[in-house]
Amino acid sequence: MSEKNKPSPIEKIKQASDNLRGSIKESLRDEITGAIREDDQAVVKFHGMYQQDDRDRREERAAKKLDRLYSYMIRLRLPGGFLTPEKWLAVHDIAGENSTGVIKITSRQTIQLHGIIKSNIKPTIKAFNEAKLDSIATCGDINRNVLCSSHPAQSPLHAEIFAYADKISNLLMPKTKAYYEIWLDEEQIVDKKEEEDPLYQDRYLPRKFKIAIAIPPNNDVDVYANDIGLIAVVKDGQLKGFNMAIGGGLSSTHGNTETYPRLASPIGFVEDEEKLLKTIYEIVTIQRDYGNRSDRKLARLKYTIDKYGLNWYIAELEKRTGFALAPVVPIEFTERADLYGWQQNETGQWYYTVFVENGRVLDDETVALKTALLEVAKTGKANFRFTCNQNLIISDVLDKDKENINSILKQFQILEHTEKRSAVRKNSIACVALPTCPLALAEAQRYLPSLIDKIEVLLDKHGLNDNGMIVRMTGCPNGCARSVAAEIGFVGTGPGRYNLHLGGDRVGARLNKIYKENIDESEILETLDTLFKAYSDKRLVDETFGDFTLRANWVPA
Ligand code: SRM
Ligand code: SF4
Repeated sequence: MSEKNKPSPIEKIKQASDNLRGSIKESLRDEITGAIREDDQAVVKFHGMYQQDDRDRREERAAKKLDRLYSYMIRLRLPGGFLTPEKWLAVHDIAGENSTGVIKITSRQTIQLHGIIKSNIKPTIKAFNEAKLDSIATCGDINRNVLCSSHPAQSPLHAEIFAYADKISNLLMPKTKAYYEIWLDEEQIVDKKEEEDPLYQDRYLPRKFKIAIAIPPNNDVDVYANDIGLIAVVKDGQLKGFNMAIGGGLSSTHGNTETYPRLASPIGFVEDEEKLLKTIYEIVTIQRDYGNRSDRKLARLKYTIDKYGLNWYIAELEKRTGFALAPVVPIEFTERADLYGWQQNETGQWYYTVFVENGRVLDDETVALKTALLEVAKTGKANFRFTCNQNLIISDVLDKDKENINSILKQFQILEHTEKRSAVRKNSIACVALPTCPLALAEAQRYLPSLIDKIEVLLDKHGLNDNGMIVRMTGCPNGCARSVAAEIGFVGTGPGRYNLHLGGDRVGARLNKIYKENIDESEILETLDTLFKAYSDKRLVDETFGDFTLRANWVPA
């Protein structure tokens, strides 16, 4: 086998892992280190967790000849991003007992806890399990948390469409019982046939796999950033089916021209559930069989499609499903932002979208958000939904209970916290980055809020303070806060330095391009000052900042 086609080391680890068991049990028993064995670090990802260390403390610990300060991040599987109040209470307690205490809402509509030490992983998973929560397949080379447009008040068919997130998640779950054996002490299965997995076999996918469902007119899930994007087609108040788009993915690597972000390509329309699930399943089997297993940088579905061609992929898909896809139905997205404040749906239930800066639920010097949400959960009168913009919707509140929930939000100044924030801040998101992300080249969630303070001053200066332009920051080009699909994207290149991207549209249907490379804060602000002035002076009526930057030729079309 040529070096080029040699399977990557992760491929061997997966196949030798005995259906994702690896030597995790032994790793957990080793009390000498807070780390787990290297191969197991790859395997535990499939169980929804990452080994990390506190990067702020690396130097200090190295100077004292101490091991890194290892801990684990655990991410929950929440198709469509939904929790009952009882489950929120459980998450609140588990976060307080076993992690840093911060409940982090992710850009994929779920939550994760950081800073869990090795001996606390098992108690954490057990506690989640008691609350009927799990973290299976939220990381690793497998289908991840399935997204669905989050705001029920926006579509009378939300419940019907939302149910598909669960169906798809279940369809693509791995068959292995390793999670239950390792973390929940369930009996070891004797007959391995019980966990034979016709979809994933013993090699799983070449790379992570992501699916989202959007309900127009809102593309809050950034549907085209996914390996499979499903767009609900609703006509005359009825769900007619889904447009399907494949091959989205936003990551690239600085300096590696073979890598690039790509939006998903529309391939057709399916009208019923059976066909939809069959099509999804076979898209995954083709990626399993044809995806690049040698170079992980080129292993996502987008590269498989570009290597073999979209027409080839569709033909192979139709061969495997036994039916042809119908032509794509025209749809329109008009927004991507969250609908803050109170909204009512057609049955009279109420929804309050809370602004959660960069998804971090905690009590700090400005607002006691975590305590407020605890009080809301204790009433038992509201569900919790997460958005892909890292916010939270207090959901499904009956008319008779609204005043009670509102008074809690008022008491803890959550109404003010949400409503008084500027449009730009409310439309900004950042990835985790430092100190836990091992891949971060620059700060993101710890830095963006202070940069937004300064951007707000510039917007004010140019009379643009109502402008809800979409600003996103990531600490590296992996794109976890989808910065390359923003109107203003910051992509970390090194400490305090970012590439500035412009030209993305407001609804997530056009990627941005690099405008300036490797600039620091003063150059960022100087540049934005000039750009905002030009935009303020020369924009057309209703022209968004992203569209203007393109028309002004600041970045190539
Ligand atoms: Fe991500 C890796 C955090 C959404 C593309 N991502 C990571 C890791 C796990 C770093 C690592 O590999 O060790 C980060 C953990 C940081 C930490 O300390 O928590 C991380 N990604 C996140 C989250 C938490 C960002 C956030 O602040 O919300 C998001 C969790 C989503 C979830 O709940 O599942 C998150 N990651 C995304 C997205 C956005 C999306 O999916 O809509 C992307 C871009 C879309 C895409 O997949 O193309 C994204 N993350 C990546 C990549 C690049 C993958 C690739 O195709 O090359 C990596 C690196 C990797 O996989 O090797 C990565
Ligand atoms: Fe880490 Fe980069 Fe993802 Fe940010 S974009 S969380 S820095 S991998």
